Amino acid sequence: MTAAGANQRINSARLWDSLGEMALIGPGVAGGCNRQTLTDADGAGRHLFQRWCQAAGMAMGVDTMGNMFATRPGTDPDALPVYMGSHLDTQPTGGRYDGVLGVLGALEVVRTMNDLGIQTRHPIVVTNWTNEEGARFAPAMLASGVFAGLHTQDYAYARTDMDGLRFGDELARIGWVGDEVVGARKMHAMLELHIEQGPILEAEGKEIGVVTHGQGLWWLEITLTGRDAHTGSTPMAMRVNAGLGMARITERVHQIAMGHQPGAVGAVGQVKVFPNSRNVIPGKVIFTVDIRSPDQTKLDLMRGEVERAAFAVAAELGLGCSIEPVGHFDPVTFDPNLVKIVRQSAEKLGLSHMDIISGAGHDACWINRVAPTVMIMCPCVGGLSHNEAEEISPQWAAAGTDVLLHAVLDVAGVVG
Ligand code: HGY
Ligand code: MN
Ligand code: MN
Repeated sequence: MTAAGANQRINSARLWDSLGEMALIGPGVAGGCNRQTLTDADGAGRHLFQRWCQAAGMAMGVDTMGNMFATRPGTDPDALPVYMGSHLDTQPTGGRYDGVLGVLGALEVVRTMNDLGIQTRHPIVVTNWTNEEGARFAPAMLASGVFAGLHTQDYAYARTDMDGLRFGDELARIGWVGDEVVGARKMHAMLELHIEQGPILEAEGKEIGVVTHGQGLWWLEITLTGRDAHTGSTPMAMRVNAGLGMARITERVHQIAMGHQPGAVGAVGQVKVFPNSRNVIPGKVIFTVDIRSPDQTKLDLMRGEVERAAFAVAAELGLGCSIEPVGHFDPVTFDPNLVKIVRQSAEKLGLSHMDIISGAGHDACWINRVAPTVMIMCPCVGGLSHNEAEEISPQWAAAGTDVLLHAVLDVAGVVG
């Protein structure tokens, strides 16, 4: 078998059908998905993915964080495997393609290799990483973070959701605690296909994003404590209003990010208000600040400015204030050799492409710590993601998966 010829392409219709079938598991209310990690829907999606992998002749391994690894043997059993994959869990109002394209695109690569009778020297592994989103259990990329040694498993198992349920208990409840030691697997390389989740590729008219870097992030959980009181009978001067403090800090986060343009973002996405009653001044709020930049210096400056602003606002309003970092990773530089292979694969396929920095965090950002890693991106309509209206075209999905096919074959070595 010669190296994959430029004319070899994945089966676009089969990929699109698989994406559509997976989207029916944990459906949203507006055409997207709500398949949050460690829910019954996540469990059902895992079972479907496992069935598909076994039907493609792969053996499934699962580690104690529920990370799933489907292996296609290579001709050299001593060669470290080439991994590809992403995540099947979604946001509560997530799209059909965030993460899922990377997992099912990797499966489609193996299905295509089977169709074409391609053998590779290195084994190939298709991966589903548990809890990439961090929506239900913070931080994001939790299980790939344990795999890469950034978190202990005890820390991960003890993380709780909004209802106080523990990650470890929920993983056991859905029956996906595997027997493999997390992080014991060694990788020759890891490639992750993902939608861009931003507007650049579509605006530039490019089919492929060659991801050279990923921006870093901080998630800062801020707790403000004031005093519950009647919204009607309490004079304004007597109020100790935690909700007002959160509003002022939210505005400051926006100003701080705008003050570090270009290349900085900031927002508050998750808020818990207590007692959350229409006619009670909030005596407590817990909210998470999400700040990001590809520039390490800017990222660290913004963290300091946000923390100082939070304590200053709290002092103005007589509030108690505590800040806990609940998510962090530094800006990431992906493997230059793999970046070159991705770029060459796009060129071989005649696909328009450009280098790009990932605005979102991905499992690849952690795996990059333990193995040569790279990402491939496809555009998404209007740059919209983390929204049920997230949309890509079948052509974009196929183009990204074709690049994944050719890059993986280049890295894994076609035999014969
Ligand atoms: O937060 C992120 O960037 C990713 O979607 N988990
Ligand atoms: Mn994702
Ligand atoms: Mn996401």
